[in-house]
Amino acid sequence: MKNDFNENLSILNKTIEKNRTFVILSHTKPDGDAVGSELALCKHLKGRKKKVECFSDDIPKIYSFLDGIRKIKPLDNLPGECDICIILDSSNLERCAVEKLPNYNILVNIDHHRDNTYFGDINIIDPSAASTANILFRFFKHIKTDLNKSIAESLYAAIITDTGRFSYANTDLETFLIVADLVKHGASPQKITDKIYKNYSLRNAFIYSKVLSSLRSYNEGELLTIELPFEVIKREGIQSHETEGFMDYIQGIEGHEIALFFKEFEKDVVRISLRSKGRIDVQEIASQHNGGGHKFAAGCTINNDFEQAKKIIINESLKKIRKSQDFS
Ligand SMILES: [Mn+2]
Repeated sequence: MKNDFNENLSILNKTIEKNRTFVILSHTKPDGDAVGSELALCKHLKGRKKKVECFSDDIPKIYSFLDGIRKIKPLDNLPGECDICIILDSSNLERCAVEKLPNYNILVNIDHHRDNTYFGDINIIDPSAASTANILFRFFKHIKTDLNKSIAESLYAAIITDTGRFSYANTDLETFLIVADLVKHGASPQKITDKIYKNYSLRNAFIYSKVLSSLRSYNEGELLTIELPFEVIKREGIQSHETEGFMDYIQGIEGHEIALFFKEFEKDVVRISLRSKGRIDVQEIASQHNGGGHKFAAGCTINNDFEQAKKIIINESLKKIRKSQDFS
């Protein structure tokens, strides 16, 4: 596996050498890893005098400090053709949500998702990598290229977000060795943390206060719920990206098993985020409603009255909690 992986890195390098025009894409609703990885690879290719164009779905404002971000173009500007098309951080082509890729000679797939479908002509996949940026870093080391500050910052932004500020289970020794190197090359942990995590609007804090006041506890704190019903969303004009990160605080409350966030952006279309403290598989609940995700972080949508949808998921969660106690 390791040899194949390094061999693939060498193949990628030779492919880059031999070609001239590149298109880089990542998944819809891009996160820090998608944006940071695109930027790092784009800058690397430009340094090799290649013609590179980067494309993305709407990029969250918090990443606007990253060098070169304004050169990333919207998806509807995709060119008709290129030599090499590179897809980053995307387990399948559907997640890129482009109707038609440019005509390419070679499709490259670089990713760390477990469910990657190996859709490329060249596939550089490692599910054990904390982020796609980790894999790009390995590539840069493999070909012994020098990092500059701009590339270091892009990779750092990618890694800090995909590891939840170095706190998720994927945060491993490699990650710390990589970020040490990125800091050596000029990435500032304080600057990047401030830009990404300490940069929300006053409005966002007010929305958060409304969500937090909806906090309810069931079974003496074993199940926690927060919510944003349609009436509140409509009245305040709340956008879906404005509700990200609200679960973090709830998940920090001690003693609970499951936390739920109910959001109704459209009347009677209820989106549910499910989080488990680490004992109960909440993906099983989500998948019963055509949702998905991971064992401890999942999501689903129920087309039903808000209170009805809440009742369904709350009951299923309580059942799961009870069942887990029967066996322990
Ligand atoms: Mn990622």
